[in-house]
Amino acid sequence: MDIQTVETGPINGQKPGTSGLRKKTKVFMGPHFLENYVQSIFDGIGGVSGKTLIVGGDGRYFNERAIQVILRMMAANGASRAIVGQNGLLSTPAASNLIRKRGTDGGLILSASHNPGGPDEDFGLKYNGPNGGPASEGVTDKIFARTTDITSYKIVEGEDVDIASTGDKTLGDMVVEVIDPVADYAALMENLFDFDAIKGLLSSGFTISFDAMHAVTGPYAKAILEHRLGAAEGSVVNATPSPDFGGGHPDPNPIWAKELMDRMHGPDAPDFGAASDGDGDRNMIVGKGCYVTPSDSLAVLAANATLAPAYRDGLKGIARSMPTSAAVDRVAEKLGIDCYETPTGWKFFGNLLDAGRATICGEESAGTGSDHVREKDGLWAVLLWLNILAQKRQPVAQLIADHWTQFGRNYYSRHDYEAVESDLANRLMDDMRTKMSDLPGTEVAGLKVEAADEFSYNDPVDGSVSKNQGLRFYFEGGGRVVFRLSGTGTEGATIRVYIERLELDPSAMQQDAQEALAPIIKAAETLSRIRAETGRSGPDVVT
Ligand code: G16
Repeated sequence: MDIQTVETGPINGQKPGTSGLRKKTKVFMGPHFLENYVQSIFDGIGGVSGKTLIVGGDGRYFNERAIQVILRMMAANGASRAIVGQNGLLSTPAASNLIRKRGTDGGLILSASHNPGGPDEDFGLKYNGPNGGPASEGVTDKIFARTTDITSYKIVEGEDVDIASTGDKTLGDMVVEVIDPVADYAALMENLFDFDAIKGLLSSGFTISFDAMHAVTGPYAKAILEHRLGAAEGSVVNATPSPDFGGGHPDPNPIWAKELMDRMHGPDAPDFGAASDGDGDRNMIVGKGCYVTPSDSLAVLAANATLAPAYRDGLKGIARSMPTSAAVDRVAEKLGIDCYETPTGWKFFGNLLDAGRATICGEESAGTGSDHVREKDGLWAVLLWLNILAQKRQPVAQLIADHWTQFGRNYYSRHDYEAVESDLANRLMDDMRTKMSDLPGTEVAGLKVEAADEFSYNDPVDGSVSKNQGLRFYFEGGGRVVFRLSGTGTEGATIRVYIERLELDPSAMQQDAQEALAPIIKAAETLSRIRAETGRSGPDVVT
């Protein structure tokens, strides 16, 4: 085996964000960029000598080339085995499952999630640890530290490994085991849910439409929904993963999954619609004429989870990211279980799940999951919904209306201002930070401020503290607005504004969310001056 030690030097901009390192594909393809980062991961986790790692990605442009580089670097660094999805494909939850099931030392997942793919779009890479979850902040800090003082990386020269066919291959002294990316994951889902009940629902005339958005979930959804559960052929659309996701954004929200939204609001709408993102960890749920917000979906799933076999004995606790609506908090209260509020980023749920303190977790950014893996899981959410509907035999809209009547409705919306110049975005956040302590007791655009703070998280399991996790303003009457900068963008800064208000009057629960939130939206602009300072008339994306 011809191991080469290639001299290199630190490259700026290799600090991982909310979920690994995401950059323009061309940046990742630049000289030494990928190699530096991969070597930094290996060094940051204490080397990979004798270790086994799962390797796979969402199939976006550069996926297979990057995997060949990673395999050669693993071999050069002494890894004993790489377990790779056929054709380089593995959804993020499937990779998390394999790490756990095979007891590996972790895995490398190649994805920029819901960001578009292609030579001029985005690419990403993250390391997940032996528990199957995204690396903790402590580990990512070590990886980043290495990127700043790296001097060389190791790689073997040689032919590409054939990852198009399953089976064991060798690369130097390392075994490359190429596996079917779907089989283990499908078996896990069958264990968690009542497949017979869902089959019964689907054979009773209940119709579904699942939009895989030309991304990695296509083969998983086809195998599970159509082949195992008997949904009609064609229920899964855009099912073939493509390197540029058919030219679209594989982001399951009403804007980017408009095709599905139109179908679900059309005259022949199926009973249930869903979509997933680039790497299969996000989900969107839509009923006939009824979009379900991620925060409401989390609350409904938590309230009804015991209808699925895996959760029959009840939930140990629930966790949500801080900007996610408090809808699920009242479910936890009713169930008499703890509800944890964590910073944005699935990695923060890991300790709670590992410690058995939470069973179900969720985020406003279209992510829900449970302790079955250590990632959010798009198809899992879809199957839990179907399992619940199979028992309840109610239209989605009715289920949601009943839920609101029982628990109240949290009107909720997120406004994103994308590609804002970074210095300006930081200044706007600093301005709010400076004035926030004087605000309680005063009025902003006619709303009385009750409290204002910057969210800081004390992990109850390992005691670590994560500061600067979002600016929060609470108004009299149950309203809240949160501001934070996204950690997943690749261009300038994205300012996220999360707006929420609790409504307990059943006769006022059917308003349009933007109208119901209008006074808080106005107060948010008065507080932040985003529109005034950026010269924009409104957000780029409203979810
Ligand atoms: C990632 C993280 C999520 C987070 C989301 C948005 O999701 O795993 O925990 O909520 O990014 O983060 P931000 O607001 O910082 O952009 P994904 O699906 O992109 O991996």
